[in-house]
Amino acid sequence: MKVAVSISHFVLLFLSVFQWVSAEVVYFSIVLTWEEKEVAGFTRDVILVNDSFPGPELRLVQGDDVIFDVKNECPFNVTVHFHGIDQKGTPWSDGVPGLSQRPIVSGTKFRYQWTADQYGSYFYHAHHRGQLEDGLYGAIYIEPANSVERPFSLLTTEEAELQAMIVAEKNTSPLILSDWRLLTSEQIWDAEEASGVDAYCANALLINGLGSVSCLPRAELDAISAIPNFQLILGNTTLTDIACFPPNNVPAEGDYPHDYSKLLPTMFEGCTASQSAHEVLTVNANDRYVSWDLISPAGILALTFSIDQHDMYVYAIDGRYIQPYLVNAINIPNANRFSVMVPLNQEPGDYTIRLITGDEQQQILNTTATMHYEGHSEFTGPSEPWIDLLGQNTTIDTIFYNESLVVPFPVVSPSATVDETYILNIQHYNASYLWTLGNSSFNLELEESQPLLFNQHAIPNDLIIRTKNGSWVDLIIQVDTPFQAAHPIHKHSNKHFAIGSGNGTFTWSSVEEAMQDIPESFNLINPPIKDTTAAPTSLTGPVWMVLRYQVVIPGAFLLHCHIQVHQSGGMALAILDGVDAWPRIPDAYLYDSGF
Ligand SMILES: *[C@@H]1O[C@H](CO)[C@@H](O)[C@H](O)[C@H]1NC(C)=O
Ligand SMILES: *[C@@H]1O[C@H](CO)[C@@H](O)[C@H](O)[C@H]1NC(C)=O
Ligand SMILES: *[C@@H]1O[C@H](CO)[C@@H](O)[C@H](O)[C@H]1NC(C)=O
Ligand SMILES: *[C@@H]1O[C@H](CO)[C@@H](O)[C@H](O)[C@H]1NC(C)=O
Ligand SMILES: *[C@@H]1O[C@H](CO)[C@@H](O)[C@H](O)[C@H]1NC(C)=O
Ligand SMILES: *[C@@H]1O[C@H](CO)[C@@H](O)[C@H](O)[C@H]1NC(C)=O
Ligand SMILES: *[C@@H]1O[C@H](CO)[C@@H](O)[C@H](O)[C@H]1NC(C)=O
Ligand SMILES: *[C@@H]1O[C@H](CO)[C@@H](O)[C@H](O)[C@H]1NC(C)=O
Ligand SMILES: *[C@@H]1O[C@H](CO)[C@@H](O)[C@H](O)[C@H]1NC(C)=O
Ligand SMILES: CC(=O)N[C@H]1CO[C@H](CO)[C@@H](O)[C@@H]1O
Ligand SMILES: [Cu+2]
Repeated sequence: MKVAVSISHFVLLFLSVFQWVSAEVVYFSIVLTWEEKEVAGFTRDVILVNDSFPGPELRLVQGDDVIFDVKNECPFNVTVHFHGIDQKGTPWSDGVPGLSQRPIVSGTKFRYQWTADQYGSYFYHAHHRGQLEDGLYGAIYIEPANSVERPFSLLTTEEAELQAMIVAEKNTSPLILSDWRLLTSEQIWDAEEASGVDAYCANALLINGLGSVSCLPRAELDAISAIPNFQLILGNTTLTDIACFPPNNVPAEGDYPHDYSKLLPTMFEGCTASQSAHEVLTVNANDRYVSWDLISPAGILALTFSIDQHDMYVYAIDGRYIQPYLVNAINIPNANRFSVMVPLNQEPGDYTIRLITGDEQQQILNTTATMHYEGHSEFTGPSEPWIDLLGQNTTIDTIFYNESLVVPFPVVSPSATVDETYILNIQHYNASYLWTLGNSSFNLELEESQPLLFNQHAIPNDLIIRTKNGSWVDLIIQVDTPFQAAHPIHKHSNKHFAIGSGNGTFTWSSVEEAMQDIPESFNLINPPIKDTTAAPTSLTGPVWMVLRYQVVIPGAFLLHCHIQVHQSGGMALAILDGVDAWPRIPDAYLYDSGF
């Protein structure tokens, strides 16, 4: 799907005494409206970006300066965050209410300005209350500068094939993979507050905004419920008709008061099948390769992506190259991006693209799209899947993506020692739907407070970490509550190294100490470099992971779980990076909306 985008390019030339510096300024302006729209076969209110869902793609070249104007015509406050964009020198454009700006009031405009100093696949999305789940998201692609070395020569030495990959990358397009609820984010939040329950079920999966609601027959739901992994959690209950764990009798909800009578239909049960439009992605075998940027703005579930009978070379993660890695199915945690190079080497025809949730999560959902070879079709299908509805391999040859095998390109090693270590515990906080990442819960109402960037003391101190510019920091994320889906932890601003993970409780006071006992649990040589890293799933007990980063960009940045209801429930912490070197806030942001 190609989205029509109107971007005006202006070349501004600045004359300096020594040289000409040219910087391209890209203007991108959007209008947000709150309108009824049919998604997955059901009509509900949706945040539309210039009348579309998902929003239009923002396409840039590395080095571009961006002016991103938002006009809020929704009847509520909003903000827009640029996921993975580091905001070097522009921390007031990060889009986080209570940290970097005041919310954009209904009927007003806000101007975000930042420089695309990195390359690759990113996305913009709502960052106010639960509005990510109301449809405000769109792709960002930043074409790498010519000076950035591409990793494709690791795949082939044949010049024509290499050229085909370079051209495919240049023409890369986003595939937005998401989950969808039939209720709005405020309906869900109100029902969570009234019932005390954490709302962890979706209603449909979408590919580029398209998909349908499907309802599995009761016999199949019961058969899945009887599988040992499911039994462990379900006990004497079974999956609901939306193929989700029921809210009662599930250990993940913890031992807190609940009023199930306050739940709304479709939150945990109430399945009505629909037949809605289905995404068709047309490819041309003469191109030899197609490149797609898989982007997950999903609010709830991790999503597994696979193309029948086709291989995929993952060549970048979160907008950073890796040594290309051949797989057939990728599990994508919320907010991660995987750029894949797909060889178009099968009989021309139609092949099914599958998006599923898999058996390591609380719900079984799927949707499909079609990869259609342009022109004469020899193959009439149906195509052979690599994976089934539960995410199990259907062939002996299926290769699943395994993050342990990722090698960044080029390799960059983190510092072997750190200056600061924080151990942050993930737990419920006095209710199933309220959470902590640290010592207390980031109350949703704090989004309306004065931004920390303008006043460091605007919110309680136990929700704040302060770091010194230039220092190396370890964030040790400890998940204490059992039976948790893998919490995808996102650090705003610059990327981190995912240096280690393990089962149990992190009983050491630092990584250095832990490495004396369990060196095999860490990688300080060539760890993955990302902006969002999922903790391991905690099926039977506690788990932990460590994110290491250097503070290089001063500003007030959020660390949070990218499962939207967890973030709304308080699983977030403000990191005041490089407080000793904060920039002066321009008056246009301190007192106004950036204009
Ligand atoms: C969005 O709509 C506005 C107003 O109609 C228009 O000026 C702008 O160029 C559009 N933006 C994009 C990205 O299409
Ligand atoms: C919307 O944001 C403004 C500040 O930008 C704030 O004063 C107001 O209370 C917010 N409205 C709501 C309903 O939270
Ligand atoms: C199901 O299991 C729960 C927890 O073990 C127990 O409290 C409940 O009585 C059981 N219900 C039935 C119908 O057996
Ligand atoms: C989900 O998978 C089933 C079984 O593979 C398939 O029949 C069905 O069409 C899929 N549902 C959607 C919405 O694609
Ligand atoms: C799935 O993979 C496992 C491990 O390679 C293999 O033993 C099994 O036979 C495969 N399943 C199918 C249906 O091919
Ligand atoms: C992933 O790769 C690592 C390193 O080779 C290996 O130890 C681990 O078993 C693999 N995990 C899975 C699920 O295959
Ligand atoms: C959490 O509490 C511990 C122990 O009192 C303290 O050392 C730590 O700094 C606190 N963390 C935050 C983020 O306030
Ligand atoms: C912050 O630290 C980084 C790394 O040492 C350095 O490159 C940068 O210039 C510093 N920023 C400021 C504003 O001092
Ligand atoms: C943790 O334990 C699970 C289940 O026993 C196992 O599959 C997984 O590989 C372990 N993970 C780590 C990081 O040791
Ligand atoms: C009001 C209340 O119950 N607060 C509790 C919330 O949970 C934290 C951590 O478990 C307790 O310390 C508070 O007392
Ligand atoms: Cu984010």
